[in-house]
Amino acid sequence: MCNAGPFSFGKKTCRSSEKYIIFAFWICGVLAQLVERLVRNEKVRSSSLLGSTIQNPSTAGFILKFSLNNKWVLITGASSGFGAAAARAFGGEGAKLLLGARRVGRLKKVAAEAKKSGAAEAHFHELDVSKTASVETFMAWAKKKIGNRKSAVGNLHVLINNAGGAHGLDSVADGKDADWETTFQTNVLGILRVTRAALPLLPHDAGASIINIGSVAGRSAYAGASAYCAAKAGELAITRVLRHELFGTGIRVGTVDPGLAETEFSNVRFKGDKKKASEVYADMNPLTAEDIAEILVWVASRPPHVNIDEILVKPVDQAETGKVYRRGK
Ligand code: NDP
Ligand code: 8X3
Repeated sequence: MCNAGPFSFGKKTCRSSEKYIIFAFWICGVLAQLVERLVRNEKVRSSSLLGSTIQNPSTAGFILKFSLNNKWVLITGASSGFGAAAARAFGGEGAKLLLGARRVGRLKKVAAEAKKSGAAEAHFHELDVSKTASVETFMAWAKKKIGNRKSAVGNLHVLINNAGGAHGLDSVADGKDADWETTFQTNVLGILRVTRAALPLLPHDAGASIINIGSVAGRSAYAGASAYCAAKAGELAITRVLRHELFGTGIRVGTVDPGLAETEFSNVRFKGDKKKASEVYADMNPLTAEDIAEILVWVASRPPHVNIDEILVKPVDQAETGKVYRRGK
C-alpha cells in the first residue's frame, strides 16, 4: 500500500497501476465537487436555468450566461437604426429572429444581413405598431413561425419594443396634433399593444425578457420635445408597471434609455430635412446603433435570475439632453 495524496505518494512508492487508480479517484472527487458547486449555484440563483450555459468556470465561481443560440427574438422597428443593428447582433448570437416594421423592403435586407452574421433563422413581416389589427396579424404570424411546441406556454424568449421616434420639434404653442398623435401611437400605445399580444408567447421561468427602448428624453426635459418627453416618460412608466405585473412569472422586464445616437431618428423628426438632421450630431461623437445593439444583447443574455431594470446610456459628449459638447473640426 502507498500513502494517500494525489501526486505525492509518501515514502513508499506505489506500483504504477495503484497510482492510476488513485489518480482516477482523485479526478472523480474533483469533478464531483465541481458538479456539486454548479448545482448549488443553479438552485440558489434561479428557479429554472433552461437555456443557460456555463460560460466561464473561474476561481470566483461559475459565471452563467443565458444562451441566445436558437432562441426566438422579436424586434419591432427592425428596418433601421437600433432595431436593424439589434437584428444583426442577436443574429451573431445564433438567435432566430422575427422582425417587424412598415418598410418591408428594408426588413428583407436586414434579415439577410442578420442571417449572414449567424442568425439561425431570420423572418420578417409588415408591422404598424400604431394599429391594433396590424399588431394582431403580426403576432399571429409570429406564433405560427415559432410553431406549436406541444406546450401551453410560448417559446418567445426576447421581445424588443423598439419601434418609435419623435415627430417635429415644435413648442407646445406651435405643436401639431398629427405629430403628437403619432408620437403617442408608436412610443406608448405601440408598446402596450405589442406586449399584450406577445405575452402569451413568453415562457415563464425560462429566462425570457421584455426590453423596451426609452430615452434620456423620458428622464429630463428639453424645449420642443413635449410629446416625445411625455411619451418616453410613459414608456418608462409602462416598463415599471410591467415589472410589477409580471412579478413571479420569471419574465424579465427592463428599459434601455439612450441619449443622442446617429440613426434615422433625426431625419424622421425633421421630416426628411437632412441638413437639420445632421446638425444634431455635428462636431460631437454620438452613440451608434451598434452601441445600443450590444447593450441589448448583454441585457438579454444575463443569467435568468438577473433582471437589468434600467440602463441610461449617453455619449460622453452629452451630459444632459440639451448639453452637448461640440468638438469643432
Ligand atoms: P430609426 O428612425 O432609425 O428607427 C425607427 C424604427 O421604428 C424604424 O425601424 C421604423 O420602421 C420603426 N417604426 C416607426 N414607426 C413605426 C410604426 N408605426 N410601426 C412599426 N415600426 C415603426 O431611429 P432609432 O433606431 O434611433 O429609433 C429606435 C427607437 O429608439 C425609437 O423608439 C426612438 O425613440 C428610440 N431612441 C432613439 C434615440 C436616438 O438618438 N436615435 C435615442 C433614444 C431613444 P418603419 O419606418 O419601417 O416602420
Ligand atoms: C432621442 C434622444 O436627446 O434626441 O431619444 O431626445 S434625444
